[in-house]
Amino acid sequence: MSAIPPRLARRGFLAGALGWGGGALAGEAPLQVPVWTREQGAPVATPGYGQPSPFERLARKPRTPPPFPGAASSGTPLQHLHGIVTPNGLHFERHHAGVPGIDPDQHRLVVHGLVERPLILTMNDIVRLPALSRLHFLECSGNTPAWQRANPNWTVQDTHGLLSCAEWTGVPLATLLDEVGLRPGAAWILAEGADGAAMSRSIPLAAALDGAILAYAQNGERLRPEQGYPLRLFLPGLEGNLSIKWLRRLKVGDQPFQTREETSKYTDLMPDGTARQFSLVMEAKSVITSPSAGHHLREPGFYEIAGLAWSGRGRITAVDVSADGGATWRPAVLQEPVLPRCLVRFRLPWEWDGGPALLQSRATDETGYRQPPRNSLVEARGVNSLYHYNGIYGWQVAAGGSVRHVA
Ligand SMILES: Nc1nc2c(c(=O)[nH]1)N[C@H]1C(S)=C(S)[C@@H](COP(=O)(O)O)O[C@H]1N2
Ligand SMILES: [Mo]
Repeated sequence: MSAIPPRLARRGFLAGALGWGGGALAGEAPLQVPVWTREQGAPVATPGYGQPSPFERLARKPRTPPPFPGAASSGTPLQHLHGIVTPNGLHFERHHAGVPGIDPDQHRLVVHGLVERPLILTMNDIVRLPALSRLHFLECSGNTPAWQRANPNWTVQDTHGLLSCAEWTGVPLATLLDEVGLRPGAAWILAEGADGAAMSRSIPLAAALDGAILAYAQNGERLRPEQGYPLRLFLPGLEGNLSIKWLRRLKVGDQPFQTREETSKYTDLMPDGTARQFSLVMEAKSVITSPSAGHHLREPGFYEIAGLAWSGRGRITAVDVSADGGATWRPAVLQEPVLPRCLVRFRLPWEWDGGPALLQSRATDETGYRQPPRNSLVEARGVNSLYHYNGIYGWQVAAGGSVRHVA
């Protein structure tokens, strides 16, 4: 007797659904299943910090071989995740000089410059201040390296994995600035990290007052070391580089500080040879996470197309999905909650007829801005920009059901 409810079986939902998604991605090493020793049904509570089932093997993936020790990044496995929240152990990482091991009792945050009352704060001081929690995405502006090079073996982890989403808890930066008192002329804030790179960026005052958080917790627990333990700056909607980890210093000034990361790096070279500086907002973007490269559709029938959309300017208002390379588009369902400057999960039922299909998504945000096709991005910005690629992206489904990256 079939366990599949007749209505779903008739429509072929489950027949199709059984054929993909859970399987191993092509090219990945076979799963080493550790011996599962816990006695079935034994009345024993899990000791210590719980771990995923040994049958799951989610992992971050290093991006490119690091150019020198400590400088590295690793991507979130978006093709295997559900909903909008990134588990803390899978939050993407970008380090310019490794992960410092900081004792929170020794850590200090210095606030000085154009302020009435300069301060040195301990973590205890910071945690005592009124706090808030917000769900926001974090995206490296170097995510999606699609300006010039494309590798046919890329998965969404390679193309969009420098993107994660968490509930960040901490003190509004506005509260701290109110506490120290801004002096006349205050317009920019230098944020500096305590890592080997002493990563430093200038934050416009308006951005510092627009939801910025001195974050000490992530998805309910203290920050992970690789996310900036014990304290990071979190700037909703802006390029990840501004969210300085291991934050040790804030200096208020009347103009940008012109640090290395906002002059020789994190500027966008335009076709006319000039460079765009302080392009801080992450514009609306979306990507289909399933089916996506590496998945395999085993038989024609029902599939749910699902993906993520986000905008640094506010809420996502629509995501359209095409299965024919952009000839026709259908509106996807946006799953609640649809929060500003946060990942949104979109879904659309799809009947695969077994033939070739090019799956694409395009997001629109509340400003009316719509994610552009690659050619209009390239027309406006040339191909020498390294950062801020937010073009429409596609996955090619072949007649046999394999799904690949398309350049
Ligand atoms: N101190 C410090 N802060 C940093 C960095 C760093 O290397 N050092 N990397 C930046 C970059 S480029 C990005 S994209 C984000 C990445 O944050 P995550 O590693 O928590 O994902 O942190 C930013 N803050
Ligand atoms: Mo970044």
